[in-house]
Amino acid sequence: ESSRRQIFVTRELPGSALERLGQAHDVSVWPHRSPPTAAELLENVAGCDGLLTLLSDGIDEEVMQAAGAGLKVISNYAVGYNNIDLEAASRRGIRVGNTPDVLTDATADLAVTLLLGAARRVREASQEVSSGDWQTWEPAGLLGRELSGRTLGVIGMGRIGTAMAKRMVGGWNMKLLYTARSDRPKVDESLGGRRVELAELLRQSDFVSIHVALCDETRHLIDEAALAEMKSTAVLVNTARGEIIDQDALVRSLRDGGIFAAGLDVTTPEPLPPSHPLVKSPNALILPHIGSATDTARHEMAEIAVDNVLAGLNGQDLRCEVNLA
Ligand code: 8YV
Repeated sequence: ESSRRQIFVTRELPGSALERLGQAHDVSVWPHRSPPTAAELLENVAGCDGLLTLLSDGIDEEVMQAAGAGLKVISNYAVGYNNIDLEAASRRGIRVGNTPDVLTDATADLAVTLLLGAARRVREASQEVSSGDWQTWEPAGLLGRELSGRTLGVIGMGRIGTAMAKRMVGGWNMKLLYTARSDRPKVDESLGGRRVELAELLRQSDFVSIHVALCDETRHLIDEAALAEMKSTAVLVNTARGEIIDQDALVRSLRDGGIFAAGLDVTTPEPLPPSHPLVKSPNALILPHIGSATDTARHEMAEIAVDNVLAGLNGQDLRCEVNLA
């Protein structure tokens, strides 16, 4: 009897991790650049013992059902797992894995990039060069926001929020305010930050960076009322999940001078169509969800994701497990 199990991988991954998986098991990799549709997913998971998924794959109970009773592990190629019905997986005894830590620095670096880029109007400035509107040097042209000594508000002082705060406090001597879950173990006190309620953070901060996971409590956390609390000179950065911001309210705030600018690596939906009003907003600097897109982060994510599948098939705790361990 063969110990080889059936694994469906929803996209090709960088590096050689999938070869390692293929040595031990029968691996089928979705061959296309765009994700499988819901129907294609249901079709391809049938009979699988393990799934290696991406954020764009909605893994609900129907998918688990379609895989069948053999399904032991769902390994998500991401630190976030809001695409997976965790409760259903746990109920069915299916282990769910993620890929934390190895993408913390890459994502914090991108949050800094967005903060600086939005504060200094890099999108408009670059556009001026490429469109031929660069006519002369203007003493009062393209004035942005100064960073040094100002106040950073970190919403969600977890791994990535802390890494972002370190960069801004250390590099730009910023004062730090933050929110954190009540069950969060002690935060890094060397940063000299102050834990506050969200409303105070929004009122006091010159820069606000979002680092919470998406769940029912955080969906539209930054809504019309929250945006109205912010300084008109403030810059909002989001490298977490698009749904945390009420995007229609953000479009209005950016248009009406409610806030100065936004730097977004995540949107609703993704991809965001070029005709979307947010894309048309000159003070929105938008990137196509590349927070973890460094060579090292994406390679190490693949290694963890494969380790998670291998452990789950053996009935062991995963290297990074989010539910049953
Ligand atoms: C992933 C992310 O690249 O890890 C996450 O939660 O959002 C990104 O790092 C993306 O989810 C691809 O699955």
